[in-house]
Amino acid sequence: MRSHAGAPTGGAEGRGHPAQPRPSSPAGLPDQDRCLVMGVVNVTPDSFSDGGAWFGTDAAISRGLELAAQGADIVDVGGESTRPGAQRIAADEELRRVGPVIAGLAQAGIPVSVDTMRAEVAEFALQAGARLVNDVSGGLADPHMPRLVAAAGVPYVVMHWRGQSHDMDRRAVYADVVTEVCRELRQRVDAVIAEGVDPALIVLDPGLGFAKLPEHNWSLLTALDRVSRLDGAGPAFPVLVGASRKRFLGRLLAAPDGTVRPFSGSDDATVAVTALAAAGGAWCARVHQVPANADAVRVAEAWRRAASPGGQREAPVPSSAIGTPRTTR
Ligand code: PMM
Repeated sequence: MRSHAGAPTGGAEGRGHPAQPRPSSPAGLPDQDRCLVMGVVNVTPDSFSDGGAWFGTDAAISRGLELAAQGADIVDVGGESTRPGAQRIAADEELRRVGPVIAGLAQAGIPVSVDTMRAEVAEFALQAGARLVNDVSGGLADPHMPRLVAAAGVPYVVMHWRGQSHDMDRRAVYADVVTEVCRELRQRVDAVIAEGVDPALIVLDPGLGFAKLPEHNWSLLTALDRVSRLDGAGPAFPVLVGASRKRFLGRLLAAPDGTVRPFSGSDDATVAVTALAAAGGAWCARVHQVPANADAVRVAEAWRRAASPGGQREAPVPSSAIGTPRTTR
């Protein structure tokens, strides 16, 4: 049974706010009675946080296997850095980086997603065994992407994005970040559905750190239910949250002299965000270090169940939502 924003969903009167039901996973992905954990393998020399650490096929495959063994439900493999200011690399270089890593992990039976903005790379990755396309541009960077995903019939992460990394910081201007991100995401969802993507296979992502200042990230994290429903009263989409090791955490944890905490020093803060996001209904947390985050999602689920006895799941957005004028919700 679907619920609607504002309608109580659990019999938890007197126990604080009942948790909104968390949408189940799109077909083809693991489904658990808790927020999922996506472990990150950046096969890049220069990512936000772990650039260079797993740059090389063997190191990257070993890392992916390790993340899965530590409890990652999905392993996300990317070959192009999207850190602020990053310049793009050629498609063939991106393919060269991710192809063998995805094939190696998929052959080991691990659910793999490909983190790419290019249809050409996504297509190759799907042939190599990837099950999910994680497109930080939500289909804006490569107009062929939505149709490719639609034809493949795989789950698709549509992230909020306002432009390439080299100048995204100057686009971090919002009067009301949650309202605007929901509106812009809704436009992307409508666009990819119009290209044939099954609504039941869409995952939303508020795009933390992508054209966002710290205060924008915090506002979005506290409004995951609005993001999930695109600020309307319609069915909830699963929401992926990527806070791990991002600059806003390093800034929050800055030393008294203002020195920003280095990326690897924000893993504990990442775990805290994972717990809060999972308790707030996130479907999946994308993280660089798995073990403590795998614990955090279990803590959050216990928290949610205590707030909503009986717990509830929400079925995926029905395919029949195609043609539903989401813009009027
Ligand atoms: N962030 C990064 C890369 N890919 N994908 C999704 N869906 N959401 C994110 O927030 C996201 C992403 C950048 O982080 P990294 O380069 O440190 O992994």
